[in-house]
Amino acid sequence: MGNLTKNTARESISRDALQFIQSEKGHYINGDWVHAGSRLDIIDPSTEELLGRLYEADQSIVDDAVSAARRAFDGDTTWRKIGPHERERLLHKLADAIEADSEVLSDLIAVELGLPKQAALHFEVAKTVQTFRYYAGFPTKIAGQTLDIGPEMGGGEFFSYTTHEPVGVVAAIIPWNAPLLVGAWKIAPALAAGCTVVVKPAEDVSLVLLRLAKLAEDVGIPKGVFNVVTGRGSITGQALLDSEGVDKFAFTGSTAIGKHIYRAAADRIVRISLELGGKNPAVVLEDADVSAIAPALCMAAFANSGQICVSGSKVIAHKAIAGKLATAMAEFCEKLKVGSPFSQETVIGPVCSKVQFDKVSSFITEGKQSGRVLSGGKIDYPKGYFIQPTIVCDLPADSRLLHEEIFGPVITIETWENEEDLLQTINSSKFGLCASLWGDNHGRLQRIAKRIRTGTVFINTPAFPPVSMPTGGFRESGVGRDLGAKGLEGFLEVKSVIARIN
Ligand code: TAP
Repeated sequence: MGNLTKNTARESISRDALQFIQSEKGHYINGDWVHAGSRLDIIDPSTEELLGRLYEADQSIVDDAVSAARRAFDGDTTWRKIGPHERERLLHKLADAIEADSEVLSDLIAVELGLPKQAALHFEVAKTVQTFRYYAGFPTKIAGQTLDIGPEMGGGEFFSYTTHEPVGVVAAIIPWNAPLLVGAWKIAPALAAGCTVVVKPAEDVSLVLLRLAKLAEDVGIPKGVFNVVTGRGSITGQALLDSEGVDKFAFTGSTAIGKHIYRAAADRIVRISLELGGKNPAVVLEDADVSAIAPALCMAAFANSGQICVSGSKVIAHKAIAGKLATAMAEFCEKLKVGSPFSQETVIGPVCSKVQFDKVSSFITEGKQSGRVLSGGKIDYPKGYFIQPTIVCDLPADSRLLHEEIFGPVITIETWENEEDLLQTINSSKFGLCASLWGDNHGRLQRIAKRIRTGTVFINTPAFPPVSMPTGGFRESGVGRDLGAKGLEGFLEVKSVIARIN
């Protein structure tokens, strides 16, 4: 165990995806491809080789993109005025185009992020199509209320109603870990609501959102409605925060940058949604079927090399079954193949970047020193940012592995005995993104779920947010909600109209 599957990246990537990478597309602004700004290298995390190059948008390029989005929102032929039926039609066309382009999109995700191609194809791209189709259904159903306010106005007749109007220009700042899907969580509801959008992908994984811009162009999304600017967060992202014409920041990323964006929003009272980090407990009750759930618990934390915000990487097992569970998980973990995202055998690809590799490696080194590694722990592959899936137990209570988001293929196992102490541990974490519960007594599982203070509780199923259910965090895990009808509300302003009619 520990050897890599064959690295077949360059041979397996489709010609269309390679051509797209080599075409060095530039920024997508007002329906044009803009080749401007300094250059950034794109590194393949499997080989550490140069894959291609990006352009970095500075303040003036970002301001151009925001102005284009502003004109497409405010002007005469605007996205808002185009009407809900046409917005629905175009969003469905875009969903169809994404589905038809699945192979290329998943190649781009696999080569740039390192997510195994099959997971990119059947999960990230498939879920993106679902997300666009889900929100394509909303434009014609956005509705207000009419209310009888005569009695409270001291008599007279009134016609009073609410309307829901798009917020305006949205700056969507996207992380690298699920670039297309998390992008879709913001872009699809924003466009459905009638907003226009400027997207900033993460510097490490930008290609797939540039490809989405090409698809938007192909299906006839009007100029300026959807724009993409690439570059580093400190340059291009910061320029978006400083740009005057933005009405909402829709952000997914780390809690540290989320706080920075919250402060920037406060200066001009820009609307905000923040989907931030997590440290998500996977709680196993004493009546759980340990051997049946061990694979699900592992994959809930190891999928996408653990680079998932809802990853259930903090397993807390009842003392009575903890030993048996740890053995079953370690056995499963040993079988997981690490290697090229383009090999059919690979379950665990590389982590996304050198920065991420160094960060996760430091957690593993610390885990080896202060705890007991039950499985995995290998980080010294000859090349590529590969990390063997790792399970660590017997860590001291104050270990940072137990409290900080690792965002790599590392599971920690702790034990519990007393339900009140367990709830105290979960609810006192600075994070509150999600929790999962595993057991057989449904009444008890529901009672525990009711007392857990996280944005989502998953019961007997690995954490993954379905498109029709709102997702987001309590405490430092965020503000606002993506997905579901709630995810659309975040892109709408409510207006009240009160008219005396006699
Ligand atoms: P961050 O480092 O916070 O980066 C997120 C985005 O912000 C990137 O596009 C980044 O650009 C940009 N950015 C960085 N500095 C900025 C600045 N000063 N101004 C404006 N934008 C700036 O997060 P990440 O490492 O990409 O993503 C991992 C984090 O995302 C984890 O904490 C994970 O939990 C969280 N996440 C949360 C969720 C939900 S639903 N809660 C979902 C997915 C991920 P560059 O990368 O180009 O620097």
